Amino acid sequence: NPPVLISASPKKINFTSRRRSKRFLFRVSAVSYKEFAESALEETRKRIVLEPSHLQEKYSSMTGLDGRTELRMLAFKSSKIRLLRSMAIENETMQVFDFAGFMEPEYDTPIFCANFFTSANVNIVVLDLNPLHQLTDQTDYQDKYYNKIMSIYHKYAETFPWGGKLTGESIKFFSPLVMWTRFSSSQEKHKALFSAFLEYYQAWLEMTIQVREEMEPSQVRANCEAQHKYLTWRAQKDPGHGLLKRLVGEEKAKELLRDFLFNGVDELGTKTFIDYFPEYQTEDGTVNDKRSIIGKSYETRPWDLTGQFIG
Ligand code: BLA
Repeated sequence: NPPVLISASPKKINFTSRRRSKRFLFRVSAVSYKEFAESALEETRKRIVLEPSHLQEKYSSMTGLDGRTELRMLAFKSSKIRLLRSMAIENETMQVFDFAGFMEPEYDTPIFCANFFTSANVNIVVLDLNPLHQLTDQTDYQDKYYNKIMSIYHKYAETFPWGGKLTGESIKFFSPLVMWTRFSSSQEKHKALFSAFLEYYQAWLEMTIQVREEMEPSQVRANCEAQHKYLTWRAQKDPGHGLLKRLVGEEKAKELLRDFLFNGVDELGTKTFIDYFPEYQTEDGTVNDKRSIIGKSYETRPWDLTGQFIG
């Protein structure tokens, strides 16, 4: 099912509330990401057995401080997938979708990552199978997971061109498959985004089915630490933090980030953010508040057509 698009170019509608006799400005919502999650879960259930995650009891839905923003959470697991979770945020003016899949440490499969932010004027999109291990050009890991499926990226490259400069640190969490793009809403773009999302997801799901359990304890430890480093980065520096704090308040936002979105950050390892990213240490030993030390970089796509990193 394609996503429901109520209005491709959201219009301002003057709306007079009878109760408070005040004028409010409403926008017709542009796209609903709830179907994206439902479709991915439907595809998953065709292939594997999904069980509810223990997180689902604690997190299902929330209302923002403004009384008008709805947050919906879904969380599952399987025998190999440690956590498959989704958060969709909606109000009259914006929609956010954050869908991720993390494996058990016995598997080195990439991390599924879909992050879509939609407001009246702009869509900010990251869709990727984030590598668990560093991809220096043509390593075994790149060969194992990416080289065979680069056609998925090429299929959407024209519709969704490189989104321009981004936080320099983010690049090492991305793969040559990454779709990093910005666009203004249209029915065609949202349809294409829906197809791309499902296609990337299918590719990831297939990897999780094919992957063999790692028997080498040192490799399992390496997988575990790599996932922990990723979670530690995102729980601390993800670009959505500011908005999430405004929506639900600092305390709830922190809980959502550490316990739900990036669950595992407090369980999979004991290293701290500074242990992994010492360049963020300030003189008094605390973590620098800056989102980035490097600053904005990569005006153009830093991979060539074959997926080799060209910086
Ligand atoms: C912007 N989100 C961005 C940007 C990126 C990402 C690259 C552009 C700004 C930048 O260069 O940092 C996404 N960055 C990622 C992802 C990774 C990463 C997925 O490093 C993974 C490793 N986005 C969300 C959620 C919200 C959200 C849940 O995923 C809100 C609750 C909001 N993202 C959001 C907003 C912006 C943004 C508001 C624009 C504001 C800004 O640029 O700071």
